[in-house]
Amino acid sequence: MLAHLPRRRAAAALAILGFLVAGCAKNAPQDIFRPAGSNAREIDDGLGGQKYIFILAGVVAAIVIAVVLFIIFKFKDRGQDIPEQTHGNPMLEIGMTILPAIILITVAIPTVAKIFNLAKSDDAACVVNVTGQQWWWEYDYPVQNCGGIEITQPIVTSGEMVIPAGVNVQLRITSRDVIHSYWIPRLNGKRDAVPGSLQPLRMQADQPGIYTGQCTEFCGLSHARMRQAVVALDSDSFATWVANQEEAYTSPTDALALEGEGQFISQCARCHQINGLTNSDGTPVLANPEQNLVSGAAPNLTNLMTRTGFAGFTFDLITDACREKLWNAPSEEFSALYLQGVWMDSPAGAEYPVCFNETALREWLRNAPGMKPMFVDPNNLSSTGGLYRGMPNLGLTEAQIDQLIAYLLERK
Ligand code: HEC
Ligand SMILES: [Cu+2]
Repeated sequence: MLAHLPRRRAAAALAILGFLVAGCAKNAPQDIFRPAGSNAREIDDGLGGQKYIFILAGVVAAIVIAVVLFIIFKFKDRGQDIPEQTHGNPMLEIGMTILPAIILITVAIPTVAKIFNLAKSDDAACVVNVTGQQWWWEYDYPVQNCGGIEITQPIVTSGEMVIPAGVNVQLRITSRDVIHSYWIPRLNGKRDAVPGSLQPLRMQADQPGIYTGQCTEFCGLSHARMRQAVVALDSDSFATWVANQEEAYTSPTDALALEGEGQFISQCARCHQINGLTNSDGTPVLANPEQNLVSGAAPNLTNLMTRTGFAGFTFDLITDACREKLWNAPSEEFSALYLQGVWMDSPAGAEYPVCFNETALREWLRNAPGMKPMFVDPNNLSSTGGLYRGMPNLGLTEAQIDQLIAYLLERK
């Protein structure tokens, strides 16, 4: 037992060093000390901010540790006589009650003021409904004027929430199944997503860019694969994004993609909606996730290719190199790159998008539960009354996958 001690100490020292080094990492997209919007700055800065409290707590900790160390060494048992016994010291006791009270008051007053500031949400110029699902986030935009841009049809998307930069956006957060928690560390604090309750949270990003986070309330098997992103675009690009989302559906002209449309209707449309898709007789194809899934919901796949990630923003729709480029782009270049998405870097008139991460999407269509565990026993549906949890393995052939990919690519 004792022989292991030095090795354990070395391991502990290494772990601490690891944490310290990790804390210094430049590429930390979820760094609470690099606020990128007014709400996160409110949390970070000024009296009552996290830096203020860390410093205050740090000073108290340093004093306490110093006094404890002093006493440990100074009064170490060296066989000396027992010191003279005393019974109470009113001055010391009163002092040591008042001092911590003063410290707590200097923390409490500014903190409470900040909490009230952060809770304000009537100053928002746009509203997005955010719904936690097992295990992805759904965003829907009601018809409204969003920061000066008219949204004329409801927009439903997943994974990435696109907002105009510089605008206060009110999120109305809820959940369909279990409790999740929404957190974009560089933009604001956390807000739990609770079924049956609407929790408001204000989001604002100063500059165009992508701000990521992950679900912070343990919510089941794939909790670790439930990520989220807020994408802030400049106003013109946001207007383009809205126009792209609202563009009317047209069936593909390409033969392979047209086969894909048929595949989609027969294999996917029972769970996934694509707005505007119709059967050959002109009737709308309506998804029916309530009849197929325990959660009663699957991501809306209209304009899937305008996103850069999928399945809880866990996998990339764009290649690693393109993601690096997008995520590190200067804010004045970010919006245009984001709108290009999978088509980033592709020469004009190209047939196939250079940045498309086909490997990941193929893998997903081949065997989704193999990439993201969604049910402990995916083949046993007796406990769920025949309903799936998450996207099942549909046993598609490679030829069917080719058609589906061609179809999804043709739809923005
Ligand atoms: C039984 C219902 C069901 C069927 C059928 C189904 N899916 Fe899914 N699919 C889901 C669910 C649920 C998710 C969300 C999984 C997650 O992220 O945890 C999903 C996720 C996806 C995603 C990721 C979307 C995003 O924005 O995150 C894609 C792409 C997708 N499915 C494509 C397809 C295609 C193509 C088909 C037809 C071949 C299909 N799905 C059939 C239920 C289904
Ligand atoms: Cu969650």
